[in-house]
Amino acid sequence: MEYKKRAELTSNPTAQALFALMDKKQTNLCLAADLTDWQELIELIEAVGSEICVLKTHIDVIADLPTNFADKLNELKNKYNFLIFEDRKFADIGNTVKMQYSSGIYKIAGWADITNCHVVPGPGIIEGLREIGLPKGRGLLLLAEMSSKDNLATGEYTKTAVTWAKKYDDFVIGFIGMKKLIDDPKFITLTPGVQLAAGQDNLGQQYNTPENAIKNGSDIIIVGRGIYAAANPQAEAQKYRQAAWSAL
Ligand code: 5BU
Repeated sequence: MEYKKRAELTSNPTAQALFALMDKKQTNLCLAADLTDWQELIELIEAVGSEICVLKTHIDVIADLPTNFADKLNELKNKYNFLIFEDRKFADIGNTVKMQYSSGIYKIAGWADITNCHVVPGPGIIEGLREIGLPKGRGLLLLAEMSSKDNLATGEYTKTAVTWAKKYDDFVIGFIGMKKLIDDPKFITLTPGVQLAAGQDNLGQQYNTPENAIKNGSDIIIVGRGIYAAANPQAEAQKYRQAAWSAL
């Protein structure tokens, strides 16, 4: 189904914006910008920003984060037209994640269009995050599956995540998953563990190819080292973008 049509199926403004920008920009590539040096991170975004629909951050790994980091990320977001996804993987009770999402040093809800959470604490985690994020029009991804070897997000756990996504579909916009988990086009599936050659790293990360991820029903591929560790990240991002888009 076309992205424009999928945008009409969801009430969540972030999901609508994501479908609209994927349609306009013709890309289903998410960059995992896992650099610890702020200036290098900015240079990476400048090089790759025009190729991606989503910039995924781990804001807490940056060693020299300036106090105005959110303004700078927003400036780049507007310049290159992508959404920002803070891969925070919240995992606590509802009352605690509300504070972690809205407060502290990072104030994630203030700048991240999308964030994600584990479902291990039960639906209270979604309800807590939703209290903060929904009034701001933010979107949440549930970690229904993971890419790493021998992870426990399988079977009934994955199915329960899908059930809760349906229950909170004004705020839950989709999943981190290795494949399509539900036949409902309003939900978006983002897949990490993608490189041009299948394989693994030495800490349990498992890689599938862009073609296989999309053929398994994923919507967006998440690529980190495959792009930022390449000699020419921009050229490499173009390869991933082309591979993922043509597999649709
Ligand atoms: P890589 O360099 O392409 O392996 O980076 C993958 C990114 O996706 C990295 O930021 C991880 O934290 C993130 N990730 C993942 O690899 N696997 C998962 O199941 C989830 C997130 Br959830």
